[in-house]
Amino acid sequence: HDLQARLDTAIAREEFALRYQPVVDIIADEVVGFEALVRWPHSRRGLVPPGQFIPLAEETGHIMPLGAWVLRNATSDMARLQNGSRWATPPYISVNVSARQWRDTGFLDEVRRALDTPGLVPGSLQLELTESVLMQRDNHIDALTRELKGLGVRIAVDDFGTGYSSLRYLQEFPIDVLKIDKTFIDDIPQDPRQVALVEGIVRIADTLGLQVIAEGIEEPAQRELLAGIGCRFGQGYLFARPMTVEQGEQVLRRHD
Ligand code: G
Ligand code: G
Ligand code: MN
Ligand code: NA
Repeated sequence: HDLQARLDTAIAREEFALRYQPVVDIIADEVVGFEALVRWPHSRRGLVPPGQFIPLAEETGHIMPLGAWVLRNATSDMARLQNGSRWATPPYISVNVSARQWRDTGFLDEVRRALDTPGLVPGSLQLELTESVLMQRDNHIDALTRELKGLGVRIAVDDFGTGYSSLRYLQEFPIDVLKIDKTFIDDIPQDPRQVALVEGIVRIADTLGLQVIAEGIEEPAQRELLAGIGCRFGQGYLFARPMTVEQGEQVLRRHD
């Protein structure tokens, strides 16, 4: 339909934009990375939220060129940010990958090309996948993951806890990071059951040697509780909204 036709031209004309949301070390109060979030600003329909056009792009296959565009641009933006900062540990870039992209045979080459971006710090690319995507394993996916690990790419589970999945993949799949979904964070610290769940997730992550990022932190009380239970990393409006790469540079300079 109409939106689909517009998506066609938007991809051809690269009408998309990227915003970057800082990931923060909530104990040291430092920016450690950025999550790339795609926007479609010039649509005649106004600002179409990614929650709408990403699922459509998945259905139509547009997600392949769009995802490649995101990967290219996010890594070149990050190379610039990393070179501007004098940090001991330069910020990493985290890119959302959807199911179809993950299974696409061209994906590995796109990642390789992205990693070849001049100035990009080795080991600073993270890919975010949902539980349902990580659950679907076969020889191709296992080979792909081995290659990605060999290239120093980190793998994060996005929206952790919301998918229909078993926990077995945590043991069998080379995951580096768990991103605790915002719905678990919303009702802490006042709901003791939610607190217990988040605490449990942090414990599991610690035991398995995984990093944890709490998503959607909006209140200081949430941050305090998370810091108290040893959840070291967070993301949310309390710290920063998704921003332009120029604003990201400012944020890094302030912390530098
Ligand atoms: O930024 P916002 O909260 O509106 O994002 C909504 C959804 O779109 C989130 O689930 C997010 O993971 C997804 N999303 C944002 N950018 C990308 C992207 O570049 N690729 C994919 N596959 N999903 C994205
Ligand atoms: O599915 P994914 O986790 O990638 O989606 C992240 C989305 O959550 C982004 O679109 C981002 O804009 C949004 N987001 C990030 N921090 C907050 C927050 O503190 N509150 C709310 N409501 N949304 C947030
Ligand atoms: Mn994400
Ligand atoms: Na997320």
